[in-house]
Amino acid sequence: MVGDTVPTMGFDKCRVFFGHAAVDLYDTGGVAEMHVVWNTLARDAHAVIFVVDATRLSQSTSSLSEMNRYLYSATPILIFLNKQDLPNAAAPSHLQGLTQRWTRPFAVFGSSFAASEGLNAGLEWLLPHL
Ligand SMILES: Nc1nc2c(ncn2[C@@H]2O[C@H](COP(=O)(O)OP(=O)(O)OP(=O)(O)O)[C@@H](O)[C@H]2O)c(=O)[nH]1
Ligand SMILES: [Mg+2]
Repeated sequence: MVGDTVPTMGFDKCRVFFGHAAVDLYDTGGVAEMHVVWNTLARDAHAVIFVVDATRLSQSTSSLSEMNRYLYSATPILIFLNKQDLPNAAAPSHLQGLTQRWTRPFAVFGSSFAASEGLNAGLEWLLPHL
């Protein structure tokens, strides 16, 4: 399974419905070349959903700090520590040091998108913040 995908370059847009709420999602890539896109997309966003590969946490923490710096102080960030189905996945508590001084609304959820776990809990946290 791993290795059959390419990094997202540019961005994809779609509209999804949660109950009565219509939410426009912009999916952009995590590689360094895409960070300039974050700067423009994320600053206009009502919220950011940041998906971290929990088996490669050290590569993501500086990107997460960078995203935190781009955003307005009230913009909520929902963080998924994804790939919890893998044995070496870091638990949400591993991000406490990084986020302890954040004043914006944020939450960290473990997830496994491969096993369809954690997504709903995270989105239920986020919706009241939109
Ligand atoms: N084991 C496991 N693999 C996953 C999970 N979610 C995604 N993957 C795999 O991780 C790889 C990368 O997935 P992508 O969806 O391309 O990740 P992305 O965050 O969009 O990556 P960028 O666009 O480069 O930022 C693929 O091989 C997926 O199948 C998960 O929960 N568990
Ligand atoms: Mg992608």
